[in-house]
Amino acid sequence: MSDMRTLGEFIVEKQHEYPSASGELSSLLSSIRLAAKIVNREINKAGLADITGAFGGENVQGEEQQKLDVYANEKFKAAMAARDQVCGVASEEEDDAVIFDTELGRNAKYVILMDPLDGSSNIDVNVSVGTIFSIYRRVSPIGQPATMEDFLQPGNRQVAAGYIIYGSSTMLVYTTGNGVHGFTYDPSIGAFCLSHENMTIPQDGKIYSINEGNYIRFPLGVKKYIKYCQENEPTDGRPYTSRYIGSLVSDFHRNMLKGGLYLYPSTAAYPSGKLRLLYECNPMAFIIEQAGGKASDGAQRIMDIKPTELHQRVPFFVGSTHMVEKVEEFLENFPDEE
Ligand code: P6P
Repeated sequence: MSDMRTLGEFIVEKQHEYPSASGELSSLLSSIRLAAKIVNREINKAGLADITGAFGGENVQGEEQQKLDVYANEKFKAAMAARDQVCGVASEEEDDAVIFDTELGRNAKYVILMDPLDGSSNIDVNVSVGTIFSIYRRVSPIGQPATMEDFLQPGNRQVAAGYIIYGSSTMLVYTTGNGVHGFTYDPSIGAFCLSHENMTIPQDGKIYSINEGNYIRFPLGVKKYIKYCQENEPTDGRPYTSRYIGSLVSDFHRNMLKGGLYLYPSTAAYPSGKLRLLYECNPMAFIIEQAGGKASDGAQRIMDIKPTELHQRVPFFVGSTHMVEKVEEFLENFPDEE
């Protein structure tokens, strides 16, 4: 049950916890809150209005752009551009980083990277989708336009990260490095209300999320892990459960609440993994670590990877610490032949 503290009040209340807080980060989180409300409104009527059909364009991933992908991207970009908090935005829907080369933009302290509507192929079948965002303090000098080095920072330098899940209810979950907090949208008052303060993920779980259709090309260690789940029972004597929604934010959020592991290893179609390091894996890794969980590429901590390009992909294993460690153990003990 929410205690009626709204996201806006909570951001201000916690502002003192941000390093060198001077209000811009709070204001940036409020901009995200506004854009989330706007996108939520459109998603909730997607089935009614002609906005679910393919937009016809393709994003840099070669994926058909759904109209709501484009809509969400434009709304989040507009919310950022209208204020003085970010000097640039990188998005799954944009080939290159969008630099705000204006007086406001050049003097802004932060950059934001986002997947404006992850899992959007599920929209037409009414499966929940999500927005993922990641915020860094810029490293280039204030007063100048942002540069690529502002965007290619390792995940361990994030100052905030979060996701919005547009599901049976719409929630915004975020961290600024002081725990993870969840807010549920109450449309009757148009506010996100605190519903999950200090979220933590169970250290162990029995849910594993993976697209087993890619099994034949999984690394041997992943095949061994899946076999392990099929042939062993967790401590409570009941079997593991395979749950895969096909929407990262949805699988991730369920695992946050119940315990579990999301796996997207290298596959035939995605030899480096499908998930993008900068605006999917890093923000989710920040959140999961703040909630007591773990995120790796199978060998190293996701947030320690030094990015080399904006849309780079990595294998992704994220969730309950003991489950991530188990799959890492199988990958180490059963390496693929070179
Ligand atoms: P597949 C959605 O496109 C996404 O990026 C994640 O949200 C989701 O978990 C995954 O890809 C689904 O990919 O190959 O299993 O359809």
